[in-house]
Amino acid sequence: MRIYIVGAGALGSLFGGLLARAGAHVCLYNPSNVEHIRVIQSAGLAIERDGSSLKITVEATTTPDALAEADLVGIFVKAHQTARAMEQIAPKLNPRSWVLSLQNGVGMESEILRFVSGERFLRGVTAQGATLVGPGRVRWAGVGLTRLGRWEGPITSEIEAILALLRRAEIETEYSGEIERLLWEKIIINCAINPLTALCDQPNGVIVHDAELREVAGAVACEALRVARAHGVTLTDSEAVERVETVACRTAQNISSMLQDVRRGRPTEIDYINGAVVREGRRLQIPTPLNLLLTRLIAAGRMLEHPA
Ligand code: KPL
Repeated sequence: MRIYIVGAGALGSLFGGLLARAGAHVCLYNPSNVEHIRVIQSAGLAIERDGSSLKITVEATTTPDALAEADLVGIFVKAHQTARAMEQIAPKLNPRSWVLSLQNGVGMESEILRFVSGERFLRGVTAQGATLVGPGRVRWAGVGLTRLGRWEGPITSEIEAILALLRRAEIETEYSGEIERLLWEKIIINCAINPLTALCDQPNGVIVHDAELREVAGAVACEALRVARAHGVTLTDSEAVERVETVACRTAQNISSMLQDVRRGRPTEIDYINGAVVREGRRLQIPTPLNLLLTRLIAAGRMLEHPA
């Protein structure tokens, strides 16, 4: 299977690298992190886990030349970069390719669906934790379940083959017919972990190891759950809190994607995560003051000073 990863940052490189190791023909595309791509081209991709490093030979590029040959295109850019990335790749996109987004948050799907039919679109979530530690180097800092579904239509044998490949690549994956529920279950986790780790400049484990933050994270998750229930989520408060804590434990050493963005001085996905909860809460007349506060603090850059 030919796979094209659009936005080969931490998670995109991890998925692409693992799929290449499992035998797929993978190309990692990233037009903005040229150094990362150059190192992969010359020395391969290093996936570091528990003190050991796995070297993977995988194709990498800064131009989307071979995109049309892809059976599967993985969209791994940040939520707010989706529109621009889709415009860049659209002229080369093959209508027969499957397009998979495992991006955080909700709301960027419409940007993908401007160029991709709902029948070829796979949307999902992942609890895998990955940190880009240097050019060509990704730390696999937490293992978690990946779930995905087809935007329109039933599961097909081609989708079964994609699922089988992901599983062969050591990426535990489940199929689900309820994408909206998946997305909102994941939003609850990201709402609690991402802004708090970003504000406190700490890896994910702080959410469970610091008793006060644990309490705040629980309250943020329960608030988001009120909104998520309107999108098919049926968890109880304690189940939602437990999910947040389980992901924080399993990815304890990981630097959340939001903290990675903050440390690099880049825009965050806050508007697609806590901001989405606030917007939906307003529409549904459900108060979301904690999520609003976190959205405002992150948007205003009210975190500790970080070296550039
Ligand atoms: O999705 C993540 C992220 O960092 O964005 C988790 C699963 C919380 C891993 O860090």
